[in-house]
Amino acid sequence: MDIAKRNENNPILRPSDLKACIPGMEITCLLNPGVFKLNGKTWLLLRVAERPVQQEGKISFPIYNDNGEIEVLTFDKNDPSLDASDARVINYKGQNYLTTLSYLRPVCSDDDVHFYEDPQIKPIFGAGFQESFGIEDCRVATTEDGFFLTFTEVSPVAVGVGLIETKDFKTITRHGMIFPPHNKDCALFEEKIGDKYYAFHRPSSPELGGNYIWVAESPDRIHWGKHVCIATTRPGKWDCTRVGAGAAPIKTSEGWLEIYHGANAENRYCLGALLLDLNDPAKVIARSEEPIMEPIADYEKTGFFGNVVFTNGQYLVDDDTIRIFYGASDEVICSAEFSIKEILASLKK
Ligand code: MAN
Repeated sequence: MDIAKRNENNPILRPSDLKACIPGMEITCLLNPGVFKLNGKTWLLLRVAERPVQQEGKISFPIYNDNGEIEVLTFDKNDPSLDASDARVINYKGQNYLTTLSYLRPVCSDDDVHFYEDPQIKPIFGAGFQESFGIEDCRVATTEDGFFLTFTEVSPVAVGVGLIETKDFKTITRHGMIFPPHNKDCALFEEKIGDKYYAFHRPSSPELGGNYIWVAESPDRIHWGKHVCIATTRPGKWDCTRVGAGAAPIKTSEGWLEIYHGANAENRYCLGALLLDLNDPAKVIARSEEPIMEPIADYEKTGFFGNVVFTNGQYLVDDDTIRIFYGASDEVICSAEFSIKEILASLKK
C-alpha cells in the first residue's frame, strides 16, 4: 500500500528551473538528490543530466575525453550498429554509452519547496577516466567528522562507487573508488557501530545471484570487508529484478530502518523498507511485502524514463516523520513524507 504523503507542490524542481552548466548543453533530467543540512538550510545535491539539443534522426551526448575535456559523440539513429531502445543507455558496436552526462549540483532552500543556487557552493563534476561518463545518485552521510558522499562513477570500463569527504562543500577530498565494479547504491551509516563504519552497497552478480543489497564494515570508510548479502530480489514481486539501498538508515528503537528501491522486469521502480538489527545490521528483522510507495502520480508515471520513484536523500523532520526527496520518472524532483510508525507497522517480521 502506498503510504507516502506527497508534497502538494510536486514536482518541486524541473529541468527548466536551472541553466545547463556545461557550455552548449541543455538539462535533460534532474534526478535522485542527496540531502543534507548546512547553515540552517536544506540542501539537495541534485544529479543533473545534460546533453546537446537533439537533432532530428541523430543521437548525441557528451563524454569527458582522455584530456578531461567535454567531447560530443553523435550517432545516426538508423545506424544498424546502434541499439537505442533504452532512453538512458545505448549500445554502439558492443560498447555501452550513457545518453546524458551527469554531475552533482547543490541547491538550497529555506522552506523545502523553493530551491535556489548559492554561488559559494559549486557543482561537483566527474574527474578522471573512471568518471568519464559522469557521476550519479549521491548519498550524503552527515557524521560527527563531516559529510561523506558516496556516488556512482561511470566510465567505459565500469560502474563503481566513489567517495568524497568534505566539511563545508567548499573544499572537497576525493578518495577514489571504494567499491569496485559492478557496484552502485552505496549509503554509509551516519554513526559507527562498535568501532566500525558500516555501508550498504549493491554489487551485481549476473551469472549466479543478482542485483542485491549487501552490508559491509570498515575501519576507515575506505577499505571495506565482511560483506554480507541482506536483501535479494523476490520472484513474482514488485522487487523481482533489482533492489538497492536509498539514503543512510534511520536509527529507531526497533532497529535500523532503511528505505530501498526495488524494480520489476518492466523497470517499474517502487520503494520498500528493511528493518535491521541495531547491533548487527547484517541481521534482517523485517521487510516490506508490498511497496510503501509506487509510481502513481502523473509525474511519476511519465517522463524521461517513466514509472520511477527513486530516493537516496532524506532527513528526520521530527521523531516520527521522514521527509524524502526523490526523482520521479528520471526527470523531476519531488518530496514526500512517511510516518516511521506507519512504515514499521507495514513490515513483515
Ligand atoms: C542505469 C540507469 C541510468 C544510469 C546508468 C549508469 O542504466 O540507472 O540512469 O545512468 O545505469 O549508472
